[in-house]
Amino acid sequence: MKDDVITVRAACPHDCPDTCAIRVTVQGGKAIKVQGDPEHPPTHGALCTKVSRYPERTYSCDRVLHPMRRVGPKGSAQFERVSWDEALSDIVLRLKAIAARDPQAIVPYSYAGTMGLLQGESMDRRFFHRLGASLLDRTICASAGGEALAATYGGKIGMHVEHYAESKLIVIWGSNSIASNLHFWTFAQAAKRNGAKLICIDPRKTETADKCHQHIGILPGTDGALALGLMHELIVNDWLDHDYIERHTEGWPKLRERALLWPPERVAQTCSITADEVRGLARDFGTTKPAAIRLNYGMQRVRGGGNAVRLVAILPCLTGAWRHRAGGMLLSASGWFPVDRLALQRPDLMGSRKCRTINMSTIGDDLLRGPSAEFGPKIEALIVYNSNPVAVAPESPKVAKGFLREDLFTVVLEQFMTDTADHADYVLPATTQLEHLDVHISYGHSYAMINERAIEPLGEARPNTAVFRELAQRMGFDEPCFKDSDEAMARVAFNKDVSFEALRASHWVKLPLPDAPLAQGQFRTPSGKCIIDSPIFGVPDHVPNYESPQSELAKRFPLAMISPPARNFLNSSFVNVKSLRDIEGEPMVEMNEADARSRGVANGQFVRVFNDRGEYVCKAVLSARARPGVVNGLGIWWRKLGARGTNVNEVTHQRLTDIGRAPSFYDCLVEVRPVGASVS
Ligand SMILES: Nc1nc2c(c(=O)[nH]1)N[C@H]1C(S)=C(S)[C@@H](COP(=O)(O)OP(=O)(O)OC[C@H]3O[C@@H](n4cnc5c(=O)[nH]c(N)nc54)[C@H](O)[C@@H]3O)O[C@H]1N2
Ligand SMILES: Nc1nc2c(c(=O)[nH]1)N[C@H]1C(S)=C(S)[C@@H](COP(=O)(O)OP(=O)(O)OC[C@H]3O[C@@H](n4cnc5c(=O)[nH]c(N)nc54)[C@H](O)[C@@H]3O)O[C@H]1N2
Ligand SMILES: [Mo]
Repeated sequence: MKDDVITVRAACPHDCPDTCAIRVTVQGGKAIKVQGDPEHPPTHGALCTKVSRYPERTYSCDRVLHPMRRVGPKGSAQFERVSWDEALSDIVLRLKAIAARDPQAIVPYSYAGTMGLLQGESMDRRFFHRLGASLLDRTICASAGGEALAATYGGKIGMHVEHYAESKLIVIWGSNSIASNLHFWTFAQAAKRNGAKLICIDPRKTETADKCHQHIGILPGTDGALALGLMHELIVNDWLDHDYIERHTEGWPKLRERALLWPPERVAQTCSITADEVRGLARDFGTTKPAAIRLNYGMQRVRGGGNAVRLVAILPCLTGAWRHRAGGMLLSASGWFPVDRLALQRPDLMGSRKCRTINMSTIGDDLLRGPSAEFGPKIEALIVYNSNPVAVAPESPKVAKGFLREDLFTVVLEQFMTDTADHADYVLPATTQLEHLDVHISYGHSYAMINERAIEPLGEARPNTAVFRELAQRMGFDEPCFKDSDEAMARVAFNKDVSFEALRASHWVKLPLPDAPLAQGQFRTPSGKCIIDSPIFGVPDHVPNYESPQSELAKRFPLAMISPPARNFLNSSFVNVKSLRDIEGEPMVEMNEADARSRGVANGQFVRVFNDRGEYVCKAVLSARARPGVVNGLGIWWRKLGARGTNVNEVTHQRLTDIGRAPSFYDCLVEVRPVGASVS
């Protein structure tokens, strides 16, 4: 019946630790409501403000609904409508010509616009592997912390999020949980009601810090020093669990020596806090049981991000916090999931070819490079999906310049006309999560999920899988795997413990893990122990920022800038949803009153935020959320919606972290000055 109302079980696809279970109400083929699933323990019936607007985003009149070909100059956003057949035939001609010279001149560019295993890392990867295209090192978000965790614990493993409700101390470290990890916050609040103490470590006084008992406002990039200072206090006060250290860690004596060089006074100076704050935090962490840390990726977007994550990850091993299910740490839990990436992505299709790797975080430099023995061929074609690099990649003046190259062939699979889509030769309309099948893991809970298709694709939109399946066929790739349906791929996505039938029947499957998974050690390392002295990285240390307030550069650019997420956007997604943009207001930078006054900046005034790389024009908001010496440029606006077509990445740089080859977005010195009245 046309007006039948049905409920379809979906999963939120966005790049967020929460991966919520969603119930979609569909009436007469149209999605009319999305709701958090009350039965899914982490979701608890609640969605964030952004995703509760998912139907508004899906049915937005700005959706890209048919293929388009560029007609104006590069970057001018002038397109004409073409058929799928015209678009795909031309794309295949262009790719074949480039591949005949060297397929590595073709580069895929994708990240986590959807975290789905099918729409994010299946048929697309098969296609590029078979083609022999460049590989992409997907470093833009989490690889410093992820590889640091792997070096320490042997994988991205951690606590079950639900058990934070029973903790007596929660240290929220480099995370604005209310904004970006809301469903963890529900458990932290339950703990608070049961008498737990909550401490937030963040240069910005966030809305999460407001709700904690204590806020420790360190300088960006000094977390490693703080962790060493905590170890110092754990040692001198003997708050160590010697038995856990002995049985389940390797290399402590060397780190112990190093930590003894970091008394609270030294730490206080490096972090720009008081020695009593260091001592108090150490006492709380050393003497409260169970004590848990919620670390998030915010603190690893600096030069020493990898070392800092290793140091923080070692802390709960020193106190034996892991013995209790409500103790330990969570950065990411995605390593618990038994995903069969070989089956999904088929790297064997590369055969004996050694394809070069492009780091997505240096795409600005790499697009501007000529051919060389070291680099390989010049990049001639980019195929972008699930990402908006012109807005989100560091040092965007260079990224935009690269995308403007007339000799670059760019295809963008998108739902909306983003800054990146504006620079395409072809834009191909992509389905949203309501319009395709997918299966999901999470990096913040331990449930595998399914996303059933709720509605027919709008307009001529197609899932990423369908586009790459057809491209493969038109390129003449005749391996049977290019005929696999989405359901066939979903069936091989997990290799044990999670069956497709179970997902389909019950919507999610909880991973069969012990409650306190590291209580008896059992780290995922070869020895089963927590590795403190790593054969690759040695003993972790505090690594100062590239652009630290103590450096020479600070004489010209004395303010440290961080650019954490705005609450109502998800990276650059949702910036185009008007009701959410209205809540966020305008692109802005938060400044401490003293820093503003000494520069003659008034509240609400337009300012230039600049350094040698570029200049970002936005409004100044005078706020106690910014500590002295640090400004907060909340992200990530679309460039075309900002004053003078800029966003915060105008001033960030492309230098990489100590571990994991990731960008150091929050390791960035700037100066701020008022601009005259007229800004356009
Ligand atoms: N609403 C919303 N939710 C999101 C996102 C979003 O854009 N919007 N992004 C999603 C993505 S992609 C990710 S990766 C995750 C996690 O994304 P993260 O980038 O970890 O974001 P937050 O959890 O908000 O944590 C960032 C916090 O770290 C702080 N910070 C910055 N520099 C430092 C530092 O040097 N040390 C310390 N201790 N803190 C620092 C910032 O001020 C901020 O409050 O969140 C996801 N969830
Ligand atoms: N200055 C600064 N820069 C940052 C950060 C920061 O904190 N500060 N954060 C960094 C982090 S943590 C991350 S993760 C990156 C995020 O960078 P990206 O992964 O590029 O994330 P988004 O900006 O959300 O862009 C995702 C795009 O994918 C599209 N999309 C969604 N679903 C689909 C689909 O099914 N098919 C197709 N074809 N497209 C789809 C959306 O419409 C959206 O335009 O940004 C990084 N950049
Ligand atoms: Mo991210």
